[in-house]
Amino acid sequence: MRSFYRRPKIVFVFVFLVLFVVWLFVTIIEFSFGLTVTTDDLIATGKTLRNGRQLKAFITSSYYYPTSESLGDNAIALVMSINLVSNPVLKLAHFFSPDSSELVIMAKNATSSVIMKASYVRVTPHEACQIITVFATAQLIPNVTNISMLGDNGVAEIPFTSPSYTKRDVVVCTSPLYVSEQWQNFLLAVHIYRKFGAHMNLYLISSVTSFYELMKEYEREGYMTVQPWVNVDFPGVPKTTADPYNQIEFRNQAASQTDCLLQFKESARFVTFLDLDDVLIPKIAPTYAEEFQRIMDGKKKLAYIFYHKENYDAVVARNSSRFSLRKMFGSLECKHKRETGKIVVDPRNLNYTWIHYPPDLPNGFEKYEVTENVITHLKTIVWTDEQNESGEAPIEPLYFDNSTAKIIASKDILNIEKDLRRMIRKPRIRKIFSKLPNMHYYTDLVVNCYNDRYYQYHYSGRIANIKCPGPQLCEFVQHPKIKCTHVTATHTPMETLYPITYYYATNAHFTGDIGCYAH
Ligand SMILES: *[C@@H]1O[C@H](CO)[C@@H](O)[C@H](O)[C@H]1NC(C)=O
Ligand SMILES: *[C@@H]1O[C@H](CO)[C@@H](O)[C@H](O)[C@H]1NC(C)=O
Ligand SMILES: *[C@@H]1O[C@H](CO)[C@@H](O)[C@H](O)[C@H]1NC(C)=O
Ligand SMILES: *[C@@H]1O[C@H](CO)[C@@H](O)[C@H](O)[C@H]1NC(C)=O
Ligand SMILES: *[C@@H]1O[C@H](CO)[C@@H](O)[C@H](O)[C@H]1NC(C)=O
Ligand SMILES: *[C@@H]1O[C@H](CO)[C@@H](O)[C@H](O)[C@H]1NC(C)=O
Ligand SMILES: CC(=O)N[C@H]1CO[C@H](CO)[C@@H](O)[C@@H]1O
Repeated sequence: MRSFYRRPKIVFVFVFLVLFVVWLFVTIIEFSFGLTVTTDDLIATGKTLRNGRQLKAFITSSYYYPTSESLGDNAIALVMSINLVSNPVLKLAHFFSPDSSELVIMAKNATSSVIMKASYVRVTPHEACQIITVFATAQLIPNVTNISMLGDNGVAEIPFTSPSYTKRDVVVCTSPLYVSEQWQNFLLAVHIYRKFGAHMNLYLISSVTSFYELMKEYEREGYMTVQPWVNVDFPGVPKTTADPYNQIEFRNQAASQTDCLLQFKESARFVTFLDLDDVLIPKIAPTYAEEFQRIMDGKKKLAYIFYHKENYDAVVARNSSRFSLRKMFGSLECKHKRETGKIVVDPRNLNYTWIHYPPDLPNGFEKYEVTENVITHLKTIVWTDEQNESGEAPIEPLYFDNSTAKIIASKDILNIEKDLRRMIRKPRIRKIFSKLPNMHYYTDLVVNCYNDRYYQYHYSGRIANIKCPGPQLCEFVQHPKIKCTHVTATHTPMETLYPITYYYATNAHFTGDIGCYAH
């Protein structure tokens, strides 16, 4: 010690170092638990520490089923995005007890009330993103009027809706579209689904405005439904606790698919989950329902059947007045490259699903890999001025297997083209048609961004370099001439509840005031 007294500089450095280490330690602890110094947090620090950190859950779906074959009557099904995965840089949180996985739900009807516990299950099978999708269900009481979530220090009432009870054979759930310009692609998909007996339920974040208007007309005509897909947000919560802009996988696609499954659980015989550029055309039967039924018949209880995707190139007219589906079919060229496919389910046999398939098989169920048909994946779509007229007969695009099999027969192509003409003749649609974009801009930004920042790591196996493909992965420099219609909603700050604070959006609708963005 004496030598220290004789060397004031060393003492100074030593004291400084000690202070620095203490500061560093406190910062790491704070950061890992997402503590920010508000009085609210200080009061509740004990509880926060017990649970590792504050949990924030955004409710994306909340369906109350007066009757349900698979969930039981008076059931509630919840889908939530929750910050369950701790920041990987700061592993400290793992030393604490695991997070409570129990929800406490209170339901009231006109005459009584009930409190139920329900545990939630993970839908997202990996930990690349900190905010993951979870599912929970519980049976409540008849004629529920109010549902609340209970915490240790309070109650939060949450909204709920009824699922669809309109009987349908097949529902195609189209994953969330954003900054979309691919109207040709949409027309191909929506007419094919109509022709072979499916209803399209399309999740929409943003698209160029004329394309949005086109979709709304197809909705009016009963071909499809446009479902606004709102962003997850936790107003007032620091990003170190829950960062919905960077830490949710692909604009919450797994939650949108599970929402669709739950929405049509009681009403559809089959539900399938496809991107807009995936086109499934029945091959072994004249309709989707018959094909799915034939594939499932005689097998064990199936949670899902899995169709592979085969990549195709397509050429389309950029000028909407020259566009035809017949020519688009004729241009399809197989690339002989397979990509991860998608599933078709009997919604009674599955309660939740991730992007490609569910994270696990429910007890007593099996899956089947379809060999009878594949999904036609429009990997590249070239917009051209010149498109060769094919002669009298339409060109039937080839099935991927190098046999003489075709994806679709000429008579079906002609029927589909006729239906497109019928729609274009409608005055409202004709007006929109002339405004559809004849150039693509955002499409290129999306493709380049995902290749640079995601797929090059994904496909080269450099998994360690993969960052969460969050909603803000790509920047979209706005184009002065291209206007988008974008979803918006009201997000309200919430009182902190322990162990979980619940958030939700209300008043979802579309607006032209935001611009072309992905969240
Ligand atoms: C409320 O729920 C109870 C069951 O807990 C049920 O007996 C009663 O009929 C329900 N009230 C109404 C108005 O449906
Ligand atoms: C029940 O919900 C309605 C809105 O649906 C609300 O106006 C009312 O205050 C709620 N009642 C209770 C007791 O929470
Ligand atoms: C699109 O085609 C129509 C008819 O062929 C033509 O009159 C129009 O000028 C074309 N528009 C553009 C932008 O090329
Ligand atoms: C779906 O949830 C209900 C209610 O918890 C359960 O009884 C049923 O087995 C689940 N279905 C599947 C396929 O896991
Ligand atoms: C049109 O046909 C010609 C000759 O058959 C061919 O060289 C050209 O590539 C075709 N153009 C398109 C856009 O398919
Ligand atoms: C079909 O032929 C292409 C080459 O023309 C080849 O790359 C591909 O593997 C073949 N596919 C099958 C299923 O035989
Ligand atoms: C009072 C009331 O709304 N009763 C309804 C409760 O729910 C059952 C079905 O679960 C209806 O049949 C009742 O009419």
